Amino acid sequence: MEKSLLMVKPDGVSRGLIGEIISRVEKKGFKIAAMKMTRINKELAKRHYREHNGKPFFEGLVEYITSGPVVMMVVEGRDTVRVLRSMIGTTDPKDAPLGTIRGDFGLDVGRNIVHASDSKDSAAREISLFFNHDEILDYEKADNKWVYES
Ligand code: D4T
Repeated sequence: MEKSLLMVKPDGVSRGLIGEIISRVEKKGFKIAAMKMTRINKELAKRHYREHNGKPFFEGLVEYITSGPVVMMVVEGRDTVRVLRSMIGTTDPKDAPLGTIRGDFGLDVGRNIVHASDSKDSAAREISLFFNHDEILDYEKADNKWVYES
């Protein structure tokens, strides 16, 4: 099964959306293999968003993501990277379709509530950035036989 990193950003935490977001992930059928609330420091934020270093929004992005606690999850299931990206919606919540997390709850690209890894390579990199190996739990979900045909 494929793993991806999902983060409820500081605005999502402050707006009381943690439960809503976890609930959507669970109802979809995914397994949560790891979860923690933490506050990202500047150095880690810069490593996480290294591809945007030098862009005009970079400093604001680092300020925002380090401004309060976040909830990090390792989510596991079939095609997890692709499906989670479609569940969160496009980067700018104004353009994200209704029914997606960003489309339902956001209005500003600088306050877009959640992050999900955008490729399998990013997922592996981001998971190892935020989780130790022993924090990722291996267990069987009871509903797997009803979520997957085979
Ligand atoms: P993240 O990485 O936060 O899940 O967002 P996306 O994967 O959907 O989008 P991204 O990497 O292109 O952007 C990272 C982050 O930067 C913010 N941002 C982006 C911003 O504040 N202004 C901008 O013009 C852009 C393009 C929002 C998400």
